[in-house]
Amino acid sequence: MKKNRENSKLQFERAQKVIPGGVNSPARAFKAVGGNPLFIDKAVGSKIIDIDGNEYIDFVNSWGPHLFGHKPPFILEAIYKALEKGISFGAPVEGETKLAELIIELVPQVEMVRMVNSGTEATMSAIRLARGYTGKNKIIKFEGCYHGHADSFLVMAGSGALTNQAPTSPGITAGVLNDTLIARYNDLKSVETIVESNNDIACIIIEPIAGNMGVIKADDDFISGLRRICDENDILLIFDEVMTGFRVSPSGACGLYNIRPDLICFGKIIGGGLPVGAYAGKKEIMQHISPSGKIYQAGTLSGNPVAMASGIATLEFIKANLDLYEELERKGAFLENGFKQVLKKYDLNYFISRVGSMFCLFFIDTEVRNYDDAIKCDTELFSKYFWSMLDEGIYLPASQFESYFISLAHSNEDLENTIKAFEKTIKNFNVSIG
Ligand code: KE4
Repeated sequence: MKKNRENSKLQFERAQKVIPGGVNSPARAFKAVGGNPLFIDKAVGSKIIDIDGNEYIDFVNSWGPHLFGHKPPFILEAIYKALEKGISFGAPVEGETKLAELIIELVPQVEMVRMVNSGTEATMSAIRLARGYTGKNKIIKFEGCYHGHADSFLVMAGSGALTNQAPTSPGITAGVLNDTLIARYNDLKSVETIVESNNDIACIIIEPIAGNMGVIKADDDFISGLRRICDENDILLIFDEVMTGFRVSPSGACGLYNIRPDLICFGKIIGGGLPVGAYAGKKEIMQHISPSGKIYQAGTLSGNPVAMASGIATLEFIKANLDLYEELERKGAFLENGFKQVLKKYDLNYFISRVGSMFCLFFIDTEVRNYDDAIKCDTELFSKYFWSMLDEGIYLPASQFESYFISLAHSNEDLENTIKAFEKTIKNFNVSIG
């Protein structure tokens, strides 16, 4: 049923006068689906409420940070307690060490951690470290993977860059483009071909489970093949786990693949919703970062005490409740099966991809294994689906090239209502496109 979103419309018109595109991040702009983005008033648990008072079941979850849903009491309490002591000091606090120790405890592949303020800062710093450590200049990334908005990554990038039809951004110099080599996801041969003809490669950076061209899981032998290629050619393997870190297992995708990358990038969940990123890895490599080494990286608010308190509360909860991943898997499987039953009932076979609580429905009836597959999806149909679900009270990422995030706060009733909304949407489709 159509909802009144008048105040969001007015606020969007106002915002567009003073902020480019009216948003501070393009992924929020609804550009790919048309119409105006919702302006949010508040959120709690699995629900998000817009400024017109409409309530939705939220599968964006701030693009991944809210593993427990919105405003979990134990995180709020940690933040309030930290705030009583102050907001930011620009000096070391114990919380930075504590969060680094928790990351190291939960992710065995990590020996040392540097905190930053976003996933972009984490990945940008990780490739600088790889270049400084190896003395080599080029990086390999994969079509459709998104590692944030540092120049080196805005080449065939996913997420908002792809959604807004600019996978390779203007403003990137020829020099940077020359140093970013592009391979094909789940295609080891495409990597071998590049490596055979280039001895100046510092690192390969990958989303081991891609969440920025929809959800695509890397094949086991693809990931183990990357590890082998890196070992044989003195190339560092970097896992970008900004999205998957603490999302798909307590030790992220590293834990699922049982592979040890040389560096891992974190974000989202480790801040519990506050701005935290981190890059981490073997001590032998990390100690080359200033001031213990010469490779420079800094940040006024890196390790902010309030953000650290939020991250510590998050990881301490994970550490004490490791069975939460079984619960997330159960919720994810429930939603996936519900969607599959609806598709079967209407004789449709759109491709569903899911890893734990990361979920994506592709509007294509063949398997999606890489960027070329993903961009063949029917984005027109996605837009119709998006708006129909929104009118049914389900808030999804406004792009075919994103992941939905299920949280511990999504109840069975929420998931059942989401499946019902999906059936109503498909039924209307069949009428309109039948
Ligand atoms: P941030 O700089 O946005 O904190 O992190 C960049 C980043 C790095 N690596 C991966 C795998 C990521 O998914 C991201 C950011 N994800 C997008 C959503 N797909 C953030 C949403 C946005 O850009 O507004």
